[in-house]
Amino acid sequence: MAESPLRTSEPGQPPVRLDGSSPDRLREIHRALLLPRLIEEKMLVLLRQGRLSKWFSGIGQEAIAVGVATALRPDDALLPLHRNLGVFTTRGLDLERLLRQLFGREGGYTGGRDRSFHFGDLETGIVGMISHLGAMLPVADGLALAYQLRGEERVAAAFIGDGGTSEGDFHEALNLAAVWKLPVLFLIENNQYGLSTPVSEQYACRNLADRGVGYGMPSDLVDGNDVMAVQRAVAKAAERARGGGGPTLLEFLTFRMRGHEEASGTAYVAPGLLREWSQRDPIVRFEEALARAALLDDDVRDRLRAELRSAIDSAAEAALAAPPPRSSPERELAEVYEPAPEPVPPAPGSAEREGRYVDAIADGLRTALERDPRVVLLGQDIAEYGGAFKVTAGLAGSFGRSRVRNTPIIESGAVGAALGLALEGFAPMVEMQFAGFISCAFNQVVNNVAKTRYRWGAPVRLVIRAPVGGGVGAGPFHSQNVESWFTAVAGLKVVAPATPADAKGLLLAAFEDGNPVLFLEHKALYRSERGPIPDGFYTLPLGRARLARSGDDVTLLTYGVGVRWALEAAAALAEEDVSVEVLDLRTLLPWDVAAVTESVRKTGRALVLHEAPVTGGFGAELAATLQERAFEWLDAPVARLGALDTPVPFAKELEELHSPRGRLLGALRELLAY
Ligand SMILES: Cc1ncc(C[n+]2csc(CCOP(=O)(O)OP(=O)(O)O)c2C)c(N)n1
Repeated sequence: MAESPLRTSEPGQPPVRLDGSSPDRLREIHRALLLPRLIEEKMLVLLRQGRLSKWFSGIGQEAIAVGVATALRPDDALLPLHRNLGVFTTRGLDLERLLRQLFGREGGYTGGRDRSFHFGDLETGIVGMISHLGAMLPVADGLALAYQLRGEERVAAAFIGDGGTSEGDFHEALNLAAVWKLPVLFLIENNQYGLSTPVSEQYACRNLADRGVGYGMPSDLVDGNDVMAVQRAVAKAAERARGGGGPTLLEFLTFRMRGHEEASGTAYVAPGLLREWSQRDPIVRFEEALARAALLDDDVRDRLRAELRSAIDSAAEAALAAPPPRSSPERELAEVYEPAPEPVPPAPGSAEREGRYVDAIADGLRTALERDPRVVLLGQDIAEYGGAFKVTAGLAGSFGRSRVRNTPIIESGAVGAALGLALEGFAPMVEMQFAGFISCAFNQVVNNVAKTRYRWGAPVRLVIRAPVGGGVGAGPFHSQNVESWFTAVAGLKVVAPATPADAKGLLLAAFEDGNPVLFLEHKALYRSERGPIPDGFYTLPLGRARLARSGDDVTLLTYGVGVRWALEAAAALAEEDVSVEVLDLRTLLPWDVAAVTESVRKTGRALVLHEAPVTGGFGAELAATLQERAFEWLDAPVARLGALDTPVPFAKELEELHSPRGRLLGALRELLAY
């Protein structure tokens, strides 16, 4: 069990050891410690003046951010949180630009699209936070995996609060880093409180550092108010990580000297603690050590403070004078997605062969891996075992375990790690064993992966494959259609192929796209849907529908397994001289509004079909759009057909009741008779 390095509450104790560092180096550290403190003091004044709306203070905790940033190399990644101003200042970000960001002005790192420290700056190696605590820890794993794969001696260092250690991502990230021996430093900034919750109500172990042993990684408990102690611990852990020794867990003991944010106050802090910890102020302690070593006197200190204050004042005034962000709806929409590359047709004269839907997906993965060394596959049991549906069978043998990787059972951790890989220029794919399990990765998908480009401009080239759908007696959790959980999320693309040729071409398009793509492959089609599959590399455009069958009397709008059902119904009605047009949407985000509108204007009738339940289903989007765009052409209200609004039941008879399949012909007849 780790022993507390803070055994005394004597003022200024224990003394800071300067470790024989050069005077210049020590002055640099001193300046680095002072800068965030003085910026914060300015922010508190601006807050009182009503020129700043909110502030999360890190006063008293600067030794951690500064100690970490000064111990690491400039090309190591830092993943700071809301109290780590010292990371940004020590990495040398332009002060006025940083302040423009904090004030939400034009010219800040996000151009007003996200607040405070919620941004990254890949040039200085900073990958900033999203609000969700813990979410950046798996991202650090992904960055570190990128370094490991490229054989670079770099590390990723991710911060987390004592409260944030309770989140599941903390566990998933530490476990993954330990299993893969990733060069990551997990840095717990234990300031003793969450928002108002003391650590006694947050965890039951004595020290958070003690958890290291449970993950199989070294750990240490460090005086977080001693910048030199922080540096020593970080330097040692980084050296081990660079040498292939894997991750380290460091717990830095400190104290939050102000409210969670300024409005929340400190009334809940146990009496005496603030006074006790004010005796351990990291800047005072460091300055005392410098003075003892005759490296600092009052004059020098006052001059340095005055110089920094004046630079801060002018940067703050300039940033406050900067205009608020100016934009337009078009510009904002254009910030969400990377422009899509042009589709690539199959090479002239290339052959095609008959195959199953599952073969086409496997072929797409193989082609992507062959074509682009940046493609890396992550998933549960996807290596030698070949995945739950054998889609990746043989790929580990052909491309090696470093590119076809079994993950522990960590949906969130895997998607977060994939984001880190993508930020480092890789093209990761994560396989969900079943689409239903993507709920465990929901936060990473919708908040981290999907929003990164819009928030701070970093493209995220990432594919998530998820086997969806029912009809195979798999019950409520292994049969879900999850598209409508995601089609409302700006920044994602959602693809749902119906044929083998489309499955391959759309999957390759997903890998080529500079945006995160959720690829929904239907389990019932894997081994029963056959068709021609073009050889070699080709892509299909994301957002373009396919005319699966031409007709005049009614349009059936659908995707995935619905296309098969629609074609069966169209063939049956053709016997009765009814001509059904079937439009296969192929992609749901974006979706082909033009093709859908055109088809429905032609036939005058539309039935939207999907295997997912009706309420809140994607069909609602189509129906609403058609009322707006095709109202005058309609001979009947747009109809929707989906599953019953129940979970997917297990027993075959109940699943048949749930599924819209058996109700399709009746619904079509009803619509035609309107
Ligand atoms: C997933 C999630 N749940 C809740 C919150 C709201 N929240 C923001 S900060 C905070 C307290 C964080 O405590 P800790 O991790 O110890 O960091 P500290 O603020 O003390 O530095 C909470 C509950 C959040 N941001 N993310």
